[in-house]
Amino acid sequence: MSLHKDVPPTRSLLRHAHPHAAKPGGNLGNFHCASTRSLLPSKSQFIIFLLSLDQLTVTMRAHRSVSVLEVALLVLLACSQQCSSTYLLPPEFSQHNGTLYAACKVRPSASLADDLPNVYGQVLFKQDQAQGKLQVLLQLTGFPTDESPQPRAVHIHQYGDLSQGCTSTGGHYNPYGVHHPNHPGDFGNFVANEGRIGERIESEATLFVGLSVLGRAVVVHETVDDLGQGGDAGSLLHGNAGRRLACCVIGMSSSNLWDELS
Ligand SMILES: [Cu+2]
Ligand SMILES: [Zn+2]
Repeated sequence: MSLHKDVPPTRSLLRHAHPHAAKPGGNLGNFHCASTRSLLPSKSQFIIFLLSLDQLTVTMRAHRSVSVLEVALLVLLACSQQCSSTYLLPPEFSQHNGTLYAACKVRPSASLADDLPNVYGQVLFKQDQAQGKLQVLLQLTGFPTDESPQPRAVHIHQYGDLSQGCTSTGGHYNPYGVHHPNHPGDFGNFVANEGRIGERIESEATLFVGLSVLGRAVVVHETVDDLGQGGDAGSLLHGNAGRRLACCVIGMSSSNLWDELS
């Protein structure tokens, strides 16, 4: 059944896919191979496309009797691989010349016990290209100004759900099913100086595509992370880092905060 009898099939698909398809700048992703400059593939995507064509050539040599229809289907497959890989990149990728930024505004847990400090701050992220190392900037305040402050663990947790305070962010984000402290968001321990933590680190986490930590949570803990050396099950799950002081949800951002605070 066609709802758009007067519209050619491809246009009908585009209009169904996105209500702003016809507007200038309405970004559909790349359902058909890009004709605008902003949708041109990156160097790596072009290489993927060439590899797809290379596979096609090998297949044709191996099957000399391959039909025209089969060749057409293989060309379509190669094009769709290219188009779908372009589609997976968010618009900020081209807007920021291949760099993605994210921000996470840290606030005390809604279920924070009275004896725990109120921690506030920002955790900022910057990553150049999908293969670049994720840079993480931690700026946190509100820790006790003890003479010998204890280290505090910071991790990325699975869910960006703060409905029950930091409790509802789940366990550590663990896409590979490995033990702590090998999770991509196991940032380690940080010691406050005069009640403040200000550190810049590199992380194995990523802002790009399927395993992106966008929409997940950063959690600041009460105590030190034993880094898997505690000798019990909890150590290999979460490092026995104690209660959750503060947390936030990681969201896509402009470069403004990073440029200001880094
Ligand atoms: Cu944690
Ligand atoms: Zn972990």
